Amino acid sequence: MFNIILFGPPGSGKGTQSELLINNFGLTHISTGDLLRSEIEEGTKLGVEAKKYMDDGQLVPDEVVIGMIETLVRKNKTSKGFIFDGFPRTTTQATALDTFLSANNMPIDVLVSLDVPEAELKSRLIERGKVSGRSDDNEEVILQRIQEYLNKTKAVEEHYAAQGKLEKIDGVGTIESIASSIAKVIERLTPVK
Ligand code: B4P
Repeated sequence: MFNIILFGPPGSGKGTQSELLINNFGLTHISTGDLLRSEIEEGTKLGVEAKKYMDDGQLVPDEVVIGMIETLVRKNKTSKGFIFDGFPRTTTQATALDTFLSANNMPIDVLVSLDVPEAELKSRLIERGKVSGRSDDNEEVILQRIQEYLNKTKAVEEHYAAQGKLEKIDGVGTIESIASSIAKVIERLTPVK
């Protein structure tokens, strides 16, 4: 089993790169952003609650996302491994994930951090906003999301650096070149093909 966290600020390409990794390595993709958006679409109680935070560019409360992740991992225990995309986003989520995975003897192998300058993040998300229909892809909310990342999420990188599991990747370049850098990290650590 191989477990990877794809990490980075909003718009750094976590979702984009996850799609490529699923195809190349046969890992199970878990995106908390996608999960929350499907809850919103289905109009569930959780979705209605989450939307209030997401539309303001804030993180959804830890207990909500931690519960969602644990349910999904349990359902896919026979998987070759997981790509955690957009999770953990706080050190509380990271500690909960570590505890849960260790109890199931399937620890995180690596956190791959996509490094992208703020100006590039803003322009990517503003561009996506023109076609995505996502209510959080507008300039004011994008700035709030980046601030929330700096205040609450960036520390997750340190959490895994302290465990010797941090790998930084330049997240600027073609989607293919970035995918190739991530693939090299995975192949170096363990051949999962
Ligand atoms: P997410 O859905 O995780 O979204 P994201 O941070 O916007 O995107 P990502 O980095 O995946 O960017 P993408 O590949 O799409 O989160 C949305 C919200 O959900 C959060 O703000 C929060 O409220 C909530 N949430 C989610 N998880 C949570 C958690 N664990 N705890 C609490 N709350 C949580 O790329 C963006 C754009 O860039 C795309 O248009 C793409 O085409 C483009 N792009 C990608 N790579 C590129 C490249 N190399 N060059 C040029 N453009 C590129």
